[in-house]
Amino acid sequence: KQLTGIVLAEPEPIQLDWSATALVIIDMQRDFMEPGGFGETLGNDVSRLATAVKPIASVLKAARDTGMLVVHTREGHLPDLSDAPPAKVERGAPSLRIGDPGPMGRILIRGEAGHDIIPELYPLKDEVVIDKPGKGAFYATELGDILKKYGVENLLVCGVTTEVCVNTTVREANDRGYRCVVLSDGCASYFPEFHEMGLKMIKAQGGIFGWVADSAAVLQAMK
Ligand code: TIU
Repeated sequence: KQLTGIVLAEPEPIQLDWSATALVIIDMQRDFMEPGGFGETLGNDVSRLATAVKPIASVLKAARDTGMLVVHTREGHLPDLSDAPPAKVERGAPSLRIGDPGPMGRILIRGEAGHDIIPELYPLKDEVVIDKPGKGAFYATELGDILKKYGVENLLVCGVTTEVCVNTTVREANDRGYRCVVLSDGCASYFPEFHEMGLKMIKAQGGIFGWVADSAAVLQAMK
């Protein structure tokens, strides 16, 4: 295995030192991916997110083989909702609100079946799992401290949804000095046009928030 690799990304190729790179998989939870969860209660067609699973699984396998730090995130709240702002809970007209009982347990609540990560991408025991109350993975979490502890400078970011939790996390990470390479086929949105524009917003203006590459390009660089 190479210690570094050049990812043929947009807007330009980027060389990554794998020992200073983490794979960050955003919110691949049943609540967003499966019928009956938070995503569907908001009125979305959750089947649109399925395309991200295989590309993420292939990069996850390569990251595990390389010994790269792997971080999984989960959006959700404490059972007493003490970390859920009323402004978030009261938002919109969902069929079920955060904390309401659904077919996979209480919607978006830690410890419930719907809050957990889908079986195909389930974390190994030694991988980092970050529980976050917001859309960004840095807000009110230990993620920044963990990345610092492991000497991480670069993030390979994937997960759902492209324009919500992936974009928010990339923007938080960019301001904190991380180089973010977003996996184009390892992200997905309930809105195809938001997926496309969400990726364009990252790589435009010389890579204003980061880089974008598909899983094949990342796998090639990790060989
Ligand atoms: N609704 C939507 O597109 N996304 C979220 O609420 N959370 C995440 O993106 N994980």
